[in-house]
Amino acid sequence: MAKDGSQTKGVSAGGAIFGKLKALGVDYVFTNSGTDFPPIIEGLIEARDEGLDLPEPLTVPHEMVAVGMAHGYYQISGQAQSVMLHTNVGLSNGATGVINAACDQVPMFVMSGRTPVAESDRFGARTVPIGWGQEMYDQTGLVREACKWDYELKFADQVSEVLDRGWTVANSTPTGPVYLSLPREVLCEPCPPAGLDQPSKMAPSRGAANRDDLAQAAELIAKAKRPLVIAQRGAGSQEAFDALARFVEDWALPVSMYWANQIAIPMASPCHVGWNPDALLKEADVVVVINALAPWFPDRASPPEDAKVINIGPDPLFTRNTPIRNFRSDVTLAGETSTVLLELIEAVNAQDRDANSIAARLERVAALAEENRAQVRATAAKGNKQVTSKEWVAHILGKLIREQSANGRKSSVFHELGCPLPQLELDEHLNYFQEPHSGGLGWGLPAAVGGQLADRDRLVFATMGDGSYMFANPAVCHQVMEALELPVITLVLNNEEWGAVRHSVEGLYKGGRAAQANDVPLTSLRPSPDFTKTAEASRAYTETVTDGAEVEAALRRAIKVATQEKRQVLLNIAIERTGPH
Ligand SMILES: Cc1ncc(C[n+]2csc(CCOP(=O)(O)OP(=O)(O)O)c2C)c(N)n1
Ligand SMILES: [Mg+2]
Repeated sequence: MAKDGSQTKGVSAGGAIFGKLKALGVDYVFTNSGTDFPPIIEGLIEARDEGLDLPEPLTVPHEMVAVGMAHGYYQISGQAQSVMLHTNVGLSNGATGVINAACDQVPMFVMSGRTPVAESDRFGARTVPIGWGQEMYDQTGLVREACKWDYELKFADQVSEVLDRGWTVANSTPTGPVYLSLPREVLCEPCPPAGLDQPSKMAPSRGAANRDDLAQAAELIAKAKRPLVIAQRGAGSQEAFDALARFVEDWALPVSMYWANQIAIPMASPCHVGWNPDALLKEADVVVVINALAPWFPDRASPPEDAKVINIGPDPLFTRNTPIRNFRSDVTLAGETSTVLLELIEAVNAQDRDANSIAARLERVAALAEENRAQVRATAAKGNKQVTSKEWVAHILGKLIREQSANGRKSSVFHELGCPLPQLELDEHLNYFQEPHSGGLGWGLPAAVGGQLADRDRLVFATMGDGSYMFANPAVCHQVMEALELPVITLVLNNEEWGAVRHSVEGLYKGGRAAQANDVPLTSLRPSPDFTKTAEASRAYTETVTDGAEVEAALRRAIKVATQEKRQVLLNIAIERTGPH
């Protein structure tokens, strides 16, 4: 059906896919094209000429950036998008991004062309040598483990059915990426219009917790003497975020956001006891784990043998793509995190409570929370010097974000070895996204760009290490930001090394050779490029900051440029190397 409601005569499969994606609710197709794309590009123009309602196809000059943008877009909007890549070579460039999306349970419809099967005598058949060079026995194998579903389009008249299936699987609990390969000959064939303007015939399934298990969990929480909540991937929705914040205060439940990649309650809460759960974990009688892949560090601390552990989440035991994960679970509540949390909160609130002991516990928890905050700020303050620290930059950034919020402007920080969460002290749902635990570096900047595309009024900060910035294909990110007028503020926290790699050597070999060496092999990024030049090539506003005392003023200027001129910004901030080196 055309935008004006008239019937269309039908377009080729290459164009029909776009119409169907729009009907499924996809607004953007993050695309990196190639010689497999003639029927896609020709079909797209044909579909436009036919007046079909289409998503916006965006040219993204590196696949890792395309996939990262779809990831960040979903995190801000909650809407799955599509990525279209070039055969096996484009797909392999995007594969790390797909692994990241799978780890974060981010739904997206990933597609790539497939080199023509026919060598001759058929429209769309191989023409140039890469038609042979890009052939594989199992192209899908490049991403199969990271995808919930995969398929190859076999007939043009399958477009509607196949896309319905993939979209529904991607959006069913637990959500995640799906993959479809698109052979060139099939894309060239005409596609009948039936179903192309319709949403999926199948509503995605949303898991819901079992009633008996909910009741058991509610009783355990209400009766707990030394409860602990560990939340790693947020609360799932604004409603659940607000409800969880009230709930943990009502019941005096301490919350640790250990290695979190989203926040689940405001960090200003009297129940937010900090990043490290170890002390409370060792004495806990009930532990509530909210969507956490690795809720604690087993070699450092574990709950007592007789403690009860409740795991909550879309796939609470991470059965889909984690072969080994044996954190105990006495009660397992599967379903969308927000739904399960709201149900559980209601069930706990219906239980009897011992008001006196809860009040006494709240006092203890609030004191711990204050103690933690004081430590966090003391650590930050040490960086107010030349050369500054990540913690100091985070402290200042958090302060400015809270200031912006008080003036009605929302912010999000996309973090990849950038500003540490404890010092950011963020209070709002969607304030913070950390790289997925799959750790495929190069995620942060693209995800920030996608997040900004999803909400142009939001202040979006990409904070990352110099190594992470280089992994992000920065020239591509800046090009896309300029093309789409996305005023992301990029903060490169530059210690001229892969600090995390050096720290991991020194962590495993305490006092070892690397810890004593002046120059640790395979970790230095010297000479450091002048990253401002990379961003300036795409006409960003840039500054280099070398003193902690300058961070606040530089950030204020950055925010002014981003909000008033709507222009992208990059601050290259010199960060001290920490630990022995
Ligand atoms: C795609 C990919 N390659 C390599 C790594 C291994 N790795 C983990 S952390 C890291 C260094 C990060 O350096 P930087 O962003 O500068 O942060 P720093 O620790 O120096 O602050 C590397 C290379 C990875 N996680 N992902
Ligand atoms: Mg670094």
